[in-house]
Amino acid sequence: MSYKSHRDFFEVLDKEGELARVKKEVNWDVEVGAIGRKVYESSGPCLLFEKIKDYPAGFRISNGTTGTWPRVALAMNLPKNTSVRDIYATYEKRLEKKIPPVTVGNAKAPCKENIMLDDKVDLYRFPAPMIHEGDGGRYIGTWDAVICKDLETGWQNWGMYRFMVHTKNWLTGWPQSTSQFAFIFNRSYRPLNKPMPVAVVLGADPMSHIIATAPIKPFEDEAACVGSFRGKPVDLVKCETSDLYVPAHAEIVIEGEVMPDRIAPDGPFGEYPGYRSGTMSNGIAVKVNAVTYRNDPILTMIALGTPPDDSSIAASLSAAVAMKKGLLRHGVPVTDVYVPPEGVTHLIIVGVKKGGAEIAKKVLDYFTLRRIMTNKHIVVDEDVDVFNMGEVLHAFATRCHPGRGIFYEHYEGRSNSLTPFYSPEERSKLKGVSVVFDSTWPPEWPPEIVPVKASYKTIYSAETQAYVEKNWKSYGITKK
Ligand SMILES: Cc1cc2nc3c(=O)[nH]c(=O)nc-3n(C[C@H](O)[C@H](O)[C@H](O)COP(=O)(O)O)c2cc1C
Ligand SMILES: [Mn+2]
Repeated sequence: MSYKSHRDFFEVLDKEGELARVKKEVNWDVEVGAIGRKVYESSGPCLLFEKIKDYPAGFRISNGTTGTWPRVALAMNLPKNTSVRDIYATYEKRLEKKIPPVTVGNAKAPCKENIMLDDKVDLYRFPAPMIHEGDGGRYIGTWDAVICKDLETGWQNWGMYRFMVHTKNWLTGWPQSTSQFAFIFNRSYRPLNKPMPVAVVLGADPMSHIIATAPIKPFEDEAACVGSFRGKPVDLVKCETSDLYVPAHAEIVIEGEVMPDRIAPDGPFGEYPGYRSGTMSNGIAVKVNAVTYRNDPILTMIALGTPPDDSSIAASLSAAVAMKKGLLRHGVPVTDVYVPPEGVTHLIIVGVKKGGAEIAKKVLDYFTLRRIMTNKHIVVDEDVDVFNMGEVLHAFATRCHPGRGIFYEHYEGRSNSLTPFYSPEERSKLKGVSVVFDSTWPPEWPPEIVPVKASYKTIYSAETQAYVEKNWKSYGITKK
């Protein structure tokens, strides 16, 4: 079943038994976050909070739109029981194709049903949640798509970065220096000391947000990627106060400018690795000039934390497919890459056609070249299903030589400051270390010394298997 927008998708989720509408009044101050977290931790449904304390009827909050694999499958218009392997394969295929967006006028853009301009702007009119106890403030942008524009080329980048309400018309946020947001700001606006127009989009169709988490290359159009998932162009509409273009069906669009000469306090926050790490620090300061929104707007929240949730699931998909392509370009004979959501992009499983020390070193080299978000990498042979963590753990335990099969690399200035195990000193210098666990058989071993895997498919001859299959029914065992 197909859908047009974030709220249409809820109809799909409803039909599939994947949505709970919470009609009881709930508090934006910690209660919605606590409920959202509890539901993630029991693999529960997407939530739509329909009545928020202190807010008029109609101002709603959602949590967990695509926080499970079945809901990601539905967002991709696949059957809800599609395997993770097939979700990855479909994602990879659709990302290859691009369908450019079309622009529509305000009359055809539901996100313009209400327009709040200039001194009328009041972010407190929206039920931004205090998600975790101990957060530095009310995070309005947790499941967003943030758009900004490169001046020289006109390219508009989409990325997902968190945003917190600072005052009624200022936001603060924390796009990392390695983000394309920072890349555009530093190349187009900072040299001219000019404010950078930005749009923080909440409640676009679900694929828009998943694509915003993806490391799509500079100068590529994310809107055209989303079009490919929808099978038709995305409708974009021009902002009221800038020439940025935003998804016309979005629930809420916050239009602002990043000030080159100001900072504002951001964090702490319960972060994607599953911890509250860090303290309040200097974030960017965004002056908000307009907010446009649909009638009865739905604010998209994710009660981020320990996996799985929308963050670890989306990152699993979008990061793995990018890594697979990167490793292939780097000369690694990759079959598949899996980013288990439980490993919050710190742990990566790489399947290869041929393994060994040289390949393991190439894998380590690729993962330490540029911006380093990962740190542990397990390389396995082709006979291991990378999507099956039982098989991966078996290979890791039985094929990785603790003396010869572990490769490290230390670096400084480019590690991930949110990685929980780094000390405050390592974080401040962005010092880090990455490791590859070579869990493949050495390719130099002659076949006769490679232990034979004692599984049904590998230790019995084709003849024995055929005999057993032929007689299967007669054994009276019901499970296939
Ligand atoms: C839930 C969630 C929140 C994120 N928040 C941030 C953030 O605050 N700052 C940041 O630099 N990256 C953040 N990321 C990672 C970026 O979304 C990711 O690196 C993406 O590729 C950014 O787009 P870009 O490649 O256009 O910079 C977040 C990812 C997720 C899934
Ligand atoms: Mn991007």
